[in-house]
Amino acid sequence: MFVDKVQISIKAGDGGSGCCSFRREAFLPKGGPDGGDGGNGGNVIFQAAPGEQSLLDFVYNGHFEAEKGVNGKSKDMIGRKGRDVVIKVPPGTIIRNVETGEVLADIDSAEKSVVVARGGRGGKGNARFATSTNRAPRERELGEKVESMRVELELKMIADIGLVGFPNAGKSTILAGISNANPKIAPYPFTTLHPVIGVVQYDDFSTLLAADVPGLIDGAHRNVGLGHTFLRHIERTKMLVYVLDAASVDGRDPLEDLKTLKKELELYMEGLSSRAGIVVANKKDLPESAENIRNLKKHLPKGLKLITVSALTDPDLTELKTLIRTELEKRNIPHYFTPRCTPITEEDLAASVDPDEMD
Ligand SMILES: Nc1nc2c(ncn2[C@@H]2O[C@H](COP(=O)(O)OP(=O)(O)OP(=O)(O)O)[C@@H](O)[C@H]2O)c(=O)[nH]1
Ligand SMILES: [Mg+2]
Repeated sequence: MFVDKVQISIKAGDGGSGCCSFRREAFLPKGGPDGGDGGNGGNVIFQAAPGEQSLLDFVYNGHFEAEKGVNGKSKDMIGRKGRDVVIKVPPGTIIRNVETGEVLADIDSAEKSVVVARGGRGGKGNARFATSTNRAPRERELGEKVESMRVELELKMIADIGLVGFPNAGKSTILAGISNANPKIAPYPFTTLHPVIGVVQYDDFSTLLAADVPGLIDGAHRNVGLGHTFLRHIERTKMLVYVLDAASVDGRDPLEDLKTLKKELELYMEGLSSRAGIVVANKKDLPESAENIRNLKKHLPKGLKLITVSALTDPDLTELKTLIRTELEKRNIPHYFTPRCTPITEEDLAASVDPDEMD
């Protein structure tokens, strides 16, 4: 089961209370106040868990509470701070207050962590209230109480490119070809029921993330097919890859498909259809594709780049991989290309020492 929206409740820890106490020692009848402060309550922290792609766990475990601060003690002993609770969520999770709708945090990168609810302040012990006129104060503060809060987690996946297309066009076959992902591929529509992210790796060790989403059809905005709410997972992509069935295997015209896809994207979110894009005319191994590809070339909407491929007979899709990267770089689109390690250069090799020759 895939879950991309869920409600949970969180509560930061209450502050520990300050202590009221007086020093008692032999031969010291009137020791001063020595009640220590209470510790602060623990925070509720949301942290990105790279590689995680679903909020499913939260369906079964929907309540998180940080520890209360420890009360202060006599002999000026300060209470310990309550332990934080760290909630690990997939990168791309947005946290909203259910009551007010306010966005509390957006875990929009794989390294991010945010304190969403702060623990209550610890109360002061009576030692803090001593003054020159009142040397034996009985006053002390209670720890600050913190309300629990209902929050909604919404996952909008983080990926550099998003594959969009009609069902059966070959999106998942393409994702499997260009990335490490292993999505289900089958000759019937709506094989893909939830988004899948794959890591595309280049020879220089750079990587980017690609998202495959379910098929989109005419009327998706009216909930036809699987609807269009899954498009939230391509909202944050910087470039769209329109995958078309150039051979009209299902009897549709690929140029019309492209227009419909753009229309449905726009109905989901204004401006989405004018995002940078590559049009992949897939299934060029089938002879029926030739005429359609000619037509696509003639009427291709402005700003889009066309590439013809066969994900079936050329599963490596090297040309497409390169085009994706050059198009992102050409447009100066910041992307997540993150060299995991720097390739070794000739200079590095020359400067390195052979371990066998070391003393
Ligand atoms: N002949 C041919 N068949 C292809 C090609 N690419 C994909 N297919 C076939 O098309 C069918 C659908 O492929 P998928 O990758 O599952 O298509 P999809 O777009 O992910 O489909 P949904 O998940 O249902 O939206 C499968 O039977 C694939 O083997 C291609 O280049 N040529
Ligand atoms: Mg699919």
